[in-house]
Amino acid sequence: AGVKGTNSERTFIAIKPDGTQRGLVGKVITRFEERGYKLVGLKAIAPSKELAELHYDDLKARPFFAGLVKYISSGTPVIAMVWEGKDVIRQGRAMIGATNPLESAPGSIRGQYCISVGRNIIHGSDCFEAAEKEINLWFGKAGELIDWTPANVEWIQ
Ligand code: RTP
Repeated sequence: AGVKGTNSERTFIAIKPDGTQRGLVGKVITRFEERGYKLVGLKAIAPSKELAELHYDDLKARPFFAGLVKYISSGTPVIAMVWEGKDVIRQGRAMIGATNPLESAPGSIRGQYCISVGRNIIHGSDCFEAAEKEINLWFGKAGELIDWTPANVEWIQ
């Protein structure tokens, strides 16, 4: 997940199947771009059941686990992304809002676009260790993430 606490910190953000179905991909990307974060990886992927289970393996004892895996691996694409920049893990979570959209601040992504915890449109890594695990899981192949320097970097940072 890049280097924690630096401008090269990285987080894993994914638009879930309901976000894709509802046409919210562009709006999510715009928020991260306009905030000043850098997109270093992006793909549409219809996750296998195995990938969904690995992604959520810390939730396997929860009663909603089977339904969650089924929804994530339903065949509708998940838009998987890696975003980079200062404090991006914590800021990404704040931009997304609380897990339950009814507890999310109105200006957050979930607070603006959804009302159901089981259909909360987006995922973001909740800590550095989770970001490392998730980036490796979804973007494990060499060459899928790109180091690049935006021309306007000095204006942002
Ligand atoms: P995420 O991992 O997707 O960013 O969500 P999160 O950290 O905010 O929440 P977490 O506790 O890790 O739960 C993961 C996802 O499971 C679904 N969920 N359903 N039916 C339910 O009661 C329930 N609770 C959680 C949500 O889609 C949540 O984002």
